[in-house]
Amino acid sequence: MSPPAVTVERPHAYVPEPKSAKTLSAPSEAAYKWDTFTFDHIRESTVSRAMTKRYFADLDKYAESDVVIIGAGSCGLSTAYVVAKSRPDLKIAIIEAGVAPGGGAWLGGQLFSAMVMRKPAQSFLNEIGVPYEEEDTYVVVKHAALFTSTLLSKVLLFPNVKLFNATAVEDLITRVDPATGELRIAGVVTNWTLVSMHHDDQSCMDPNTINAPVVISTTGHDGPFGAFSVKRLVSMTAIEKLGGMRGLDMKSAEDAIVKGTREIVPGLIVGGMELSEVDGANRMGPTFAAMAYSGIKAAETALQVFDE
Ligand code: 48N
Repeated sequence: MSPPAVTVERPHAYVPEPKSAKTLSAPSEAAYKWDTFTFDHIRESTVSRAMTKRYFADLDKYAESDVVIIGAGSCGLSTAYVVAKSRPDLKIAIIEAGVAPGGGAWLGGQLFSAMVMRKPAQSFLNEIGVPYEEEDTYVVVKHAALFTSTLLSKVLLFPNVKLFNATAVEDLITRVDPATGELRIAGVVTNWTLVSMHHDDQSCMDPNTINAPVVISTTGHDGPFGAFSVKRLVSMTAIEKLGGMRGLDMKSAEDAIVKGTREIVPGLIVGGMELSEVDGANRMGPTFAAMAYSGIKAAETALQVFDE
C-alpha cells in the first residue's frame, strides 16, 4: 500500500525536519520527502527582472557616490570596512575588475594557505572576527581565504556599500580649478572588464561614470590591471613619474606602505601595493598586515574630507 500522499506545506523557506539522531536510512525516515519535494514556482523573466531591477537601481543610486574605492583586494576591502562602519550615511561604491573580489589575498604566498600578519594586526582581526594563532611578533590566520571571505562578507553586509565586480575603472573623472589650475579627481570612468580588455579589437564602446568627491585607489602593484590610477596620473601628467616597486624587504616595506598611504592628488588617495609604485617602496611579499592598515589609514584620510 503506497504511503499516504504528503501535502507539502509551502513555507516561504523550506525548513527540513530535524534529522533524527540515527543515520538516515529508508527514504520514509529521511528529513526530506524527496519524492514530493519541489521548489516554489518561478518563471525565467522573474529571475531576470529580480536581478536587473536591483542592479540598475544600484547604478542609479551610486552614480553619485561619496567614496569610490577602486580594487577590492585586502587593502580596498579594509578601507571599505572602516569607511562604511564609521559613516553609515556615506554611499560607498567599490569597483572591482575581477569577477571574484579579494585580489591577491586568497593565499598566503606561493600558493600556501596560511596568511601571516605582523602584530599589532591582530586587533583588526579581532574587530572583524577572524581567529588566528598567536606567535611572538606575528599572528597566523589558518587560511588566507578565511580572512578575505570574512572581511568581504562584513563589507557586503553594510547597507551603504555596493560592490560592482567584473567592472573596471578605465579612467578618472578630472576637474581643473580655473583659478589655480589645480587638478582634482572627481570620480571614475567604468566599463565591463571584458569590454575594457577589448577596446583595441572592437569599435568604440563608451564607458559609464560615477561621480564622487573622494576616490581611493588600491589596485595593487603593477600588472595587467595593477597600479591603474597612478599610471593614469603619469599619463595625464598629474604626477611626473612613478618610483617603481623595489625589491623585497619585508621589515621596511610594510611600515613604508602604511605611513605613505595618502592623498596623491586632490581627491585621490592611494593605498596598498599600488602605493609602492608611486614611492618606489619595497615589496613585502607574503605578509598582509600592511594591506589592512594601509586600508585603515586610507579610510581615515577619506573620512577627514567629510569631517571638514
Ligand atoms: O590584492 P591586490 O592586488 O592589491 P592590495 O594592495 O589590496 O594587496 C596587495 C597584496 O595582495 C600583495 O600584493 C601582497 C601583500 N604582496 C606583496 C608583494 O610584495 O608581492 O588587489 C587589487 C585589486 C584586484 O582585485 C584587481 O582586480 C583590482 O584591484 N583592480 C581593479 N579594479 C577595478 N579597476 C581597475 N582598473 C583595477 N585594477 C586592479
